[in-house]
Amino acid sequence: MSYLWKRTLLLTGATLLSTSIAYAQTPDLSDPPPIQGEVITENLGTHTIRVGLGLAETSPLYISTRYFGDILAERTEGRLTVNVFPNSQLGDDAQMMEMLQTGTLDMTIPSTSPATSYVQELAVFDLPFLLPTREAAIAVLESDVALGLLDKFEGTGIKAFAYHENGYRQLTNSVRPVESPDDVAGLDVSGLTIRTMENPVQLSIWQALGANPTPMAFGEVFSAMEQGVIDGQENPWSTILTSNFHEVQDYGSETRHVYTPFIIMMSERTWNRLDPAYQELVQQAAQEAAAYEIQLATEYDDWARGQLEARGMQITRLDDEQIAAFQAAVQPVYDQWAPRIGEDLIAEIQQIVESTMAE
Ligand code: TK8
Repeated sequence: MSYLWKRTLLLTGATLLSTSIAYAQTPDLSDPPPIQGEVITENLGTHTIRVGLGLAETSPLYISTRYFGDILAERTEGRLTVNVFPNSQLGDDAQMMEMLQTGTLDMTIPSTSPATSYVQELAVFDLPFLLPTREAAIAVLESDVALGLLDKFEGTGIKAFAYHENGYRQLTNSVRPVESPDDVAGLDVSGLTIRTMENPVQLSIWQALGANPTPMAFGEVFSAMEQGVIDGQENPWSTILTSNFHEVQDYGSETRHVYTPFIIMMSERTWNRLDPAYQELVQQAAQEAAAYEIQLATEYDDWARGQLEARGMQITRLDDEQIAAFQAAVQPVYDQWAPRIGEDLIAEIQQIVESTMAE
């Protein structure tokens, strides 16, 4: 299999970014698993599936979505094709979910945080320091508890298939190095103005840390930082790199404060137009793309941190004691939100986490 698109991706990346800095394209990522399974040779209709993404063409999310398209095309002799629209060009996460409801977009892969307006329990992922290791996080994503939350989209006009990894979120800003909550709050100087995802738990986290939190759609973050409307934001290293945030952010801190995943989802109207055999295939391909994306995201993240440093971002690593200070500062978030998210749900997730730690 030649994966021509991987080369196309590098070329597109180079062209798009030639106006900023010479870009080292992508890390040496694993090839996608070979496409297996029966090919549907019967003509069950022809469909073009439009997928909108918030992230750039260089992101693991984009690469895995292209793989999703390859699976569908190859297993339907080209009758199902996927067009991917990156860079929030069709809208932000919240807008694209509305477009799924009205049927003006077929698929999107938003963060869980804005999706809590459909399924409130997804806010469990917004709780800070809930998933301490990647191993625990992935065990949670694959658990019946987490998959059960996807069933709760029933009745919203959206069909949710699987989780993808976004990764551990890290703080960046353009003002000062941050080693402690006091550095966020500023004490003698003003607190950092930090963009948060559009979600009340995220807002609480940054309030608890003494920042001035400003909820904002992801697509507006770069220019808000460029114009100095906000001092900083928080996202995984891979997103910080593929969104060129290092061009406007001098400081990064490895806070790993939240692990919010993505959800791959489809408009129910599109779903209902598909033959049951195609429906089954879409569901399968979504899971295969999710597994590949999780692998890519893991490979990408460490590499991205090194790339950011090479491009001049000063990144502060935090030791366990420093992390504990952040954890203590956000305790009020649990007190405020745990009852509303569901104590039982949180306990179930914590149990999965502990089972991975005990191994
Ligand atoms: C992309 C967003 C983004 C998320 C955010 O559509 O908003 O900061 O991390 O990746 O979902």
